[in-house]
Amino acid sequence: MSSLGLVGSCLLGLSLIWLYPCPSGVVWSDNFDDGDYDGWSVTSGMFLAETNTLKAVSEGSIERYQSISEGSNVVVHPSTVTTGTWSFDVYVTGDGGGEILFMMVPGRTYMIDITSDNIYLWRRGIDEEGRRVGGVMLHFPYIVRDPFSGWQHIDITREGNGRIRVYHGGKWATGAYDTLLTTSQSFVYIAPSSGMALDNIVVSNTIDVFLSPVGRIDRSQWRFWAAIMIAAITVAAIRIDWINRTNSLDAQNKDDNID
Ligand SMILES: [Ca+2]
Ligand SMILES: [Ca+2]
Repeated sequence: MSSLGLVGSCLLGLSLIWLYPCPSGVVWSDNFDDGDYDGWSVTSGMFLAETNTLKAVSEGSIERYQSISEGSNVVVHPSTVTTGTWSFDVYVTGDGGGEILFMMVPGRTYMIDITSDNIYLWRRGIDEEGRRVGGVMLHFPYIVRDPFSGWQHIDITREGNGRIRVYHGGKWATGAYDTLLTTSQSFVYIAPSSGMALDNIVVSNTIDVFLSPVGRIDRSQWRFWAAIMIAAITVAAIRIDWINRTNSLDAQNKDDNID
């Protein structure tokens, strides 16, 4: 085998190794497909997982968003991840999709607030009774042209430098830099009214979703397209190698005929 052919074969092998999915650093996840929400603590209202989603069933409070400990359906999962990826599906009703406090310590949280046509990214304070005490909207809200309802896919990434990115349905929605919170104890879902739900939660300590000119690319897609490109280069290299060898054989045959 010529050197070009050898390089081509190596590249093909490398691309296959690369394509093999590298495990993302999943720290915890839940899809409720076993019909329960073991590991979660309901601190207010009521949830059911019988439909294989984490569904809020209490009517909730008119005083929407007054407190994270009372009035709404509130459920908490331990979560210490501060840099990485939070991916989940959220069910949006006419009242919106609720709030997801993806990083929380007593007194402070990073959260998104999903209405039926906006997604807000906040850093908020929470007092000892669980009431909100002010907050800073970290970026202009993401406003969609057509209000949305039903299941919506959300990805949030936070890098070590404090860069937060929020993606909705695979498209970049909003983002900010903030470094005030450096630790987390909990992931909290607040559903102010019944019918809202959460599902397919995957929390990892690696950045699994990347911003690209075409929007969100997840780790596996990025690897897939890189592997395709390497495979294409490999095929081109082998083809050039074959043409070169054919040409040199032709030249040799010509020389032989002349002799
Ligand atoms: Ca499910
Ligand atoms: Ca379960």
